[in-house]
Amino acid sequence: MASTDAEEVRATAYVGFDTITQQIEHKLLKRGFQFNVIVVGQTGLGKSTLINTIFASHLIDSKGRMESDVPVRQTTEIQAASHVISENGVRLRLNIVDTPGYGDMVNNENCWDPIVKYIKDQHSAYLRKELTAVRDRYIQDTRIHCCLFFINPTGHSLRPIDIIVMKKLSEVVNVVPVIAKADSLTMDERDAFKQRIRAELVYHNIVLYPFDTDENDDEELRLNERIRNMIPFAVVGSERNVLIDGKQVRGRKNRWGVINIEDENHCEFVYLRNFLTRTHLQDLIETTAQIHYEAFRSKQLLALKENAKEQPRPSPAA
Ligand SMILES: Nc1nc2c(ncn2[C@@H]2O[C@H](COP(=O)(O)OP(=O)(O)OP(=O)(O)O)[C@@H](O)[C@H]2O)c(=O)[nH]1
Ligand SMILES: [Mg+2]
Repeated sequence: MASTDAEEVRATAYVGFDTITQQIEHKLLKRGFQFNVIVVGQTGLGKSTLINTIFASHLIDSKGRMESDVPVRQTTEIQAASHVISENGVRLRLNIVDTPGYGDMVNNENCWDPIVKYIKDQHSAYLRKELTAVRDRYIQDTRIHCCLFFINPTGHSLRPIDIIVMKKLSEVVNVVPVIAKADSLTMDERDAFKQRIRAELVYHNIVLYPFDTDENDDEELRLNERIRNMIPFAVVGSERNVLIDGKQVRGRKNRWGVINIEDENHCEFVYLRNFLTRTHLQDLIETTAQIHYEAFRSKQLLALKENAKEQPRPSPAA
């Protein structure tokens, strides 16, 4: 009988397909991973600084100056910086796209257009490469996996322009909001501000990452819920070290004292970093491909089909 035969095989011969996980791991390690992040928000909120803080090396020019005679640098155009970082044999190619602050003009109409266009352009480039007859073995992936959206730490409410931009962005990319320069708010102010922002997002019907899917197990669902209750992360960035209890730590000095940005009691920088690198890196990549890119792809292909239908067919004689 078939079932007995199957048991026999299991009992006597080790086939070895359980090594498939190691085989996959080997291939993946050889290829490395690609993670693309974009930072968006009003000018001077510390976008360039935070990126440098998260990935611990000087990746992007920020206004933070090491010496007083170094000129202040403002981000003036959308610029991508690529870096390869390595940890225990795992190579991560990191693409960071810094954007100039927006929303400072008298007329802010459509100020989000260049950013949304940039994100869509990456989808479009990927689709073009996918559709060519001879495809590259690995398509260079520049699709944006995560958009860190910087919120001004006013302690009041979101600016109308931020609501519009977050809504536009959330339609094309995984948006992760952060309260910038959280050191300018007290802990109570931060908590109240966070709750206020979450309520505003619900009110304006802005659904942000992480999204629950049928594939999520209980643990993943719990983790997503925890993240949703923490968002927006109240963060502080710094490119300098300060001395705390005789130890050099990444931090900032302000009127109230010294902030150790790695200390969870001071700010949520560590939670954001864990979320980006330890718990949701793979899911951000997957969600980009399965939800955002997929939506773009099907819309483009449907439009192509419609266009083809409308084109007059060439006559047989032509
Ligand atoms: N208090 C405080 N200051 C910060 C923080 N992060 C950055 N800064 C300072 O804010 C200034 C602007 O920082 P950047 O990182 O250049 O800001 P940006 O958002 O990239 O600015 P644009 O490129 O003009 O859009 C610098 O002087 C930083 O040192 C923070 O968390 N707290
Ligand atoms: Mg900048």
